[in-house]
Amino acid sequence: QDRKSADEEPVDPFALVSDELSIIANRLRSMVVSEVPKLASAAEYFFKVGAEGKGFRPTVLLLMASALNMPRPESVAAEIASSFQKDMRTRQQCIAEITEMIHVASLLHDDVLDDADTRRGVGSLNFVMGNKLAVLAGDFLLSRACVALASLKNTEVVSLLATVVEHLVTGETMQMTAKAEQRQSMEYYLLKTYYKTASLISNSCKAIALLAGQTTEVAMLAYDYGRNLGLAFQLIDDVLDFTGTTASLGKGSLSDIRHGIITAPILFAMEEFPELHSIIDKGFDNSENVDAALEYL
Ligand code: GRG
Repeated sequence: QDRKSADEEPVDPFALVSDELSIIANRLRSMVVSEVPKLASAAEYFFKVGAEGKGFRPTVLLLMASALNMPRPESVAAEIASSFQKDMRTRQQCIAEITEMIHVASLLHDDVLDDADTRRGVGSLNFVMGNKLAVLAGDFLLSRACVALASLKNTEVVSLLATVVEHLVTGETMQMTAKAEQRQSMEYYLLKTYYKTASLISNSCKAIALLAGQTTEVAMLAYDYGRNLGLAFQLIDDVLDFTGTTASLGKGSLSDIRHGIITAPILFAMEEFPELHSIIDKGFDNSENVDAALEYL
């Protein structure tokens, strides 16, 4: 892709991979079928047209693949080189699918834990089908992700993405226990955010590099890129929770503060306004306290 000059329209990264995104969306729908009708409709819920989300992670991964797939040396016959690259791309698409299944599984469980009623502009699965099916559908997606991962026959990649699931659980637990442990620091926030959001993006970027046959050094650069992008993504997501609307977010705003979750905007405000500490300590079980804290943001 030629570099655009500053006065030209910015490139839409989603549009660059839109064809591949629809291939992945179709494949995902076929990967989550179940013989049990209730489970089938729960598992496919967030892969249906209109409930698919932004596709941020698959887009990042497909662009990472485009950047890292090197042409084969000239000595390799053209048709071999092209089939090799096609195979490499298919395996990388598989990483995008696995990542999206793990992501959706985490959203399903997250909405149960938070008792959320809206997600991606529609009713959350726990709201529509109940907590039990939402938990089971999340487990089902994780199992399908494991099977797809095993089919890649690359133990390093299996280990990377299996560890991500542990990281998601670790980040969520850190978030849940932050207040009780009095760990309301920026350092704690960034570690939690790495586990909760950035680990999936960084490790899947690394997996894409490994499948492209890149060196450990390049794979680590892909990891660092994904880590920084993931942290930035969550920081923006946390700001949007204060500034967005239900229409723009696809879910209710102010959900973090109402759940007593201390994110970066509050941590910055606490540094500037020490009086905010005593409001935070009282908890956000009543809306008066939420309103009092919001005065400082
Ligand atoms: C079962 C894998 C698993 C995990 C359980 C609940 C939990 C542990 C982890 C929660 C992780 C979580 C939901 C992190 C938030 C990540 C985040 C920023 C989600 C929103 O991402 P978007 O905006 O969503 O890309 P869409 O809907 O567009 O895909």
